[in-house]
Amino acid sequence: MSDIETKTKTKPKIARPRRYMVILLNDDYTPREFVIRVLKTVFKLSEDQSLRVMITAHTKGKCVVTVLPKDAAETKAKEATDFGAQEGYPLLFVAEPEE
Ligand code: NFA
Repeated sequence: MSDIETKTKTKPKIARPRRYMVILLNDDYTPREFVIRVLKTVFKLSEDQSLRVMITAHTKGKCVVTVLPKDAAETKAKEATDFGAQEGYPLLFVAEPEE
């Protein structure tokens, strides 16, 4: 291989695994306190963080809860959604790619 060839070759980049946002969606029925409980239990957020995330989703329609590798994000979104479903609430968490 010539020097020229070597110099013009681009360095192979290792693709960073895509990360996923877990998003909390607002609804009109799930009690605020219950949303906070789910955020604390499933995502281990503090009382303060949980309150902020819940209020943001309540006022803006949605809020990013956390960013995780795909599998973890999907598992947590399902776990948190199931938590609400067990109580008959329409509470919904979805996972979507960061960018
Ligand atoms: N909007 C709900 C209520 O007023 C609270 C809520 C917040 C639900 C965030 C879902 C997500 N009880």
